[in-house]
Amino acid sequence: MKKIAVIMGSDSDWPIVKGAADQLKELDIPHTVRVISAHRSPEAAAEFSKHARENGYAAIIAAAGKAAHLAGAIAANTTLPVIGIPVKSSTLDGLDALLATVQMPSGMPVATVAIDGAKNAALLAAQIISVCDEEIANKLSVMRREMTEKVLSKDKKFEEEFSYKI
Ligand code: RP5
Repeated sequence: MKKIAVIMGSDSDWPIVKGAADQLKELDIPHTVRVISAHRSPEAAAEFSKHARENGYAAIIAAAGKAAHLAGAIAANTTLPVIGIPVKSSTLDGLDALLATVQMPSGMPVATVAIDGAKNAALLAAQIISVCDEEIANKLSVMRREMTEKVLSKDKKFEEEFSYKI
């Protein structure tokens, strides 16, 4: 099976990024976790992304905070799908990272999830893998069904307990 790369700009991003790794593990999707910074280790960022496809990756998740150029810098050197997680690690509450990650120039896409949206980044990566992997596609369908069932049962509970009829 193809792997997913999970890259973060600093180890201080790990408490958030761990959510992506945990979700990938739950789906049994092989992944590599790296600390690579667009600013502090730019050569490593270029090296990793240039060779990511031949190294068996299907997609790259890149998480960074503040002036979050990591996902864009990774995207600059690969045509693999890049998923950006803007991390809330600054006094600007992650809005800085969101804008830096999402506002890519035309021709260089980064699929940006919500601020600290690590779980969705992993699910999107899984959905990319699921295009050619029926087992992952089935696991994602089961997850969706379970999610729907939970909401339906909460709906039933609230309707029964809190509706007021005259
Ligand atoms: C970004 O700067 C990192 O992704 C992190 O979110 C933020 C702070 O990094 P540290 O100073 O904690 O290493 O590049």
